[in-house]
Amino acid sequence: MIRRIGWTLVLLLVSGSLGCRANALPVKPSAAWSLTSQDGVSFGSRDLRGKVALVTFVYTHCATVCPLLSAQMKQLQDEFGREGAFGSRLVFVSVTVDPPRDTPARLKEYAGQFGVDLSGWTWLTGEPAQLETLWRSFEVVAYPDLATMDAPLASASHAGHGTSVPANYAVVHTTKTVLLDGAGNLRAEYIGVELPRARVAQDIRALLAELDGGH
Ligand SMILES: [Cu+2]
Repeated sequence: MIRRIGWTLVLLLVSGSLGCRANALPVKPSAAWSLTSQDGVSFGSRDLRGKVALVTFVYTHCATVCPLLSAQMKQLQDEFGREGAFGSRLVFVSVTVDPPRDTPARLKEYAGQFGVDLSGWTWLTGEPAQLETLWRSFEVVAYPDLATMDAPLASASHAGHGTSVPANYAVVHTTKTVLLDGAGNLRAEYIGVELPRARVAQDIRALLAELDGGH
């Protein structure tokens, strides 16, 4: 009897060690999307295929949460840059939650302030409707806080081409960062301003190993 239990344990251990560690991350397909990069060129979910992507949602006028989040992603950029994965098999994406003010030029300038390596980290803006589709697909909620606005909302909704945009307002938004695998599936999400860097790095490594293993 004891011997039989012993063999069962051995079998469990063997099968456990053979299992792919990355399979521990659930797989959730995500919808296709297309937006505009900090260079003013079209960038979409197709551009992420075959790569592990860490995607977050921020706005450049954010005085609280977003700068902290971006600074932590910068540390991950440097960590994986040293390992050679960043910019090739691993890419980062920051999606704005404030399209009226976050023009491509503004995003590029902001990324520069953070020491972002734009060869592997893309900043995205676009038409509010396109952005909303992407936010919704990752269950991110974002809206301007009217109480903080210094001009009527009407001008904000017609933002862009020469129309005035209120300069000072906050955007209420979900603080969420998501990790996508090479096929665009949602594999992990991290809620809150404190990015659990060790866990994110571990999850990224698991998905990079999946890319290498071809499954
Ligand atoms: Cu923010």
